Amino acid sequence: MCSGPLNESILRRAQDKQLVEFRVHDLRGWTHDRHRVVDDVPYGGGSGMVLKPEPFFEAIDALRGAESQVLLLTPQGERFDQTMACRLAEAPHLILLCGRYEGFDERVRSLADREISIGDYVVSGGELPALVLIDAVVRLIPGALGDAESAHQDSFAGGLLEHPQYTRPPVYRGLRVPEVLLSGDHEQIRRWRRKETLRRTLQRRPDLLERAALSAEDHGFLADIRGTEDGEMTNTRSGHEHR
Ligand code: 4FV
Repeated sequence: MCSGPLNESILRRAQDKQLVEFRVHDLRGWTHDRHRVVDDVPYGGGSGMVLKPEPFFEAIDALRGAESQVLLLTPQGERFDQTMACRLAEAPHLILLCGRYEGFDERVRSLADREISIGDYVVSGGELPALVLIDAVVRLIPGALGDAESAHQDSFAGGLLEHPQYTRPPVYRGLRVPEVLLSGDHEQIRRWRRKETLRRTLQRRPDLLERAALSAEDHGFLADIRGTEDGEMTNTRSGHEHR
């Protein structure tokens, strides 16, 4: 389940460039019984199975080094985001504990330096959350992305949503690329992109705007946007658009 994503595209190239090394361990490797059991029924009854503590403790005994950070993937953890990804991209060694079934024996949590959630929903195992984290972190390692890719333009790179992107053809099924992007006027293009970043963030994630460091120019753009939006708002209430 893990080898696929770890050996494709950016993660593959990052390994080839010796920027990162991945090791995936089978928890059963730290069991000692004939059936290599890693789970058991929950104390106090109830449905489902719980992952036993022993294999995790023995795994961490074997894998943890002086610089290791143990991250436990769980819906009960801190919410993973771009800021956390940037910080983890500087960590020399991460050990990611992935759950299955109903989750971990509670004592496993004592092994973790941080508990991390990728979002308020439940998936069937911690592997996909771990792979999401790995992908978001590795692409931030200097040199991991080629020229064609760039992390600094990503959504959330500046804590705001990314501006609209366009490529050829200039018109498709009547849908036209904004003139300014065809103008070659890089200052106007920069301004248009910043304004669209602010517009999209205002419309879709106003919470991000509150936390963002905005320039005087940004506030100017926002006043424009709010002005026109309010203008449009007035019109839409009466049901038809005035462009
Ligand atoms: C999850 C999340 C997540 C819970 C039970 C695996 C599952 C099962 N992990 N962010 N959301 N984990 O749903 O990190 O063991």
